[in-house]
Amino acid sequence: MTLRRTLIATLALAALAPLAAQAQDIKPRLIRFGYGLNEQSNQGRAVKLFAEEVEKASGGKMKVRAVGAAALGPDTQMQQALIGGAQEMMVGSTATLVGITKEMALWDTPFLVNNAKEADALLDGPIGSKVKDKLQDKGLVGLVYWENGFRNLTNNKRAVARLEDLDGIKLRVMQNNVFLESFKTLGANAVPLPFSELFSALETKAVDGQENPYNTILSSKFYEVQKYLTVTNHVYSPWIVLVSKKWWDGLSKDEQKVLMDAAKKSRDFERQDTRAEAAKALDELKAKGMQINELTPTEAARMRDKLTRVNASIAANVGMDLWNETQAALATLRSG
Ligand code: TF8
Repeated sequence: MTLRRTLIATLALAALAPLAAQAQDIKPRLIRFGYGLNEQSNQGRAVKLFAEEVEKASGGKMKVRAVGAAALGPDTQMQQALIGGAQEMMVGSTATLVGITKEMALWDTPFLVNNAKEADALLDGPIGSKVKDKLQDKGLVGLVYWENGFRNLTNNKRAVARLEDLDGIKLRVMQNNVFLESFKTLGANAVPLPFSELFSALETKAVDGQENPYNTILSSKFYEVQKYLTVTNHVYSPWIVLVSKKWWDGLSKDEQKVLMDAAKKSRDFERQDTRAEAAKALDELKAKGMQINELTPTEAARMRDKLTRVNASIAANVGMDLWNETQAALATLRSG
């Protein structure tokens, strides 16, 4: 090729590249992004938005291959793939990270926050950053927290109206000691299982019940295999968007910024979408035939009293400094 023709070809290419990507240090990248729920869930919708934002901001150079329904494995398996560098990104529960970073157990504290506003303030503030930054030593980069939501109890045995109704109920919990201890304390027969095995465990009656936010009970069709739902709101669960540190460290500043900006956009979208869906979900679950009951104030207080007995062991696990800092932050939020 002559110099002139090369120049023309180069100019033509540059004209095709969208403005955003010009003069940026961005290489073609393929990002394998795994998640556990299905495409039609709040998790799936937000991953889709993230993928679109990344492609747009990188002028199509960075491509996100989103893989849902735990097709790349349950949370714990994907975390290991990220640490090893075999997979680039995922979103999953903070609860399944406790085995890697003990400070993550802070988010499993029963009744830690009273509402979404408090959750956002804690997670997006200095405490949320501190906990998320602990992942770096373990080979993971936490970008942002999304909302999984307040968890509620479902089962197939009986309507749980009193604490004693939980006696002997085989209840699937996340693979995490706080959840195991919490539900044993309540008298249930707690069984840790990955989320990807939960539907069939409920269907085959290997377990009687589980606990998750309304959104998930709806999107994972648990109403098909669960009769009773008790409004417990016993803990607020976040999700966290993770990147393989091995891979992240090889990215340019511009590439990292594309991912961080898209992560923040997806977070804001996801929280809105999740809250809008949760507001309607209970009625939908009722319409699907679930029998829903609320706890009397007395029973709610009894359950709360029992559950918060695990607080001392959580505090010891995450460290007294972090625990006290969190309580102080919450006190400030509540006085404001
Ligand atoms: C659970 C969590 C799930 C997450 C998800 C698969 O019950 O609430 O939502 O693990 O990322 O396991």
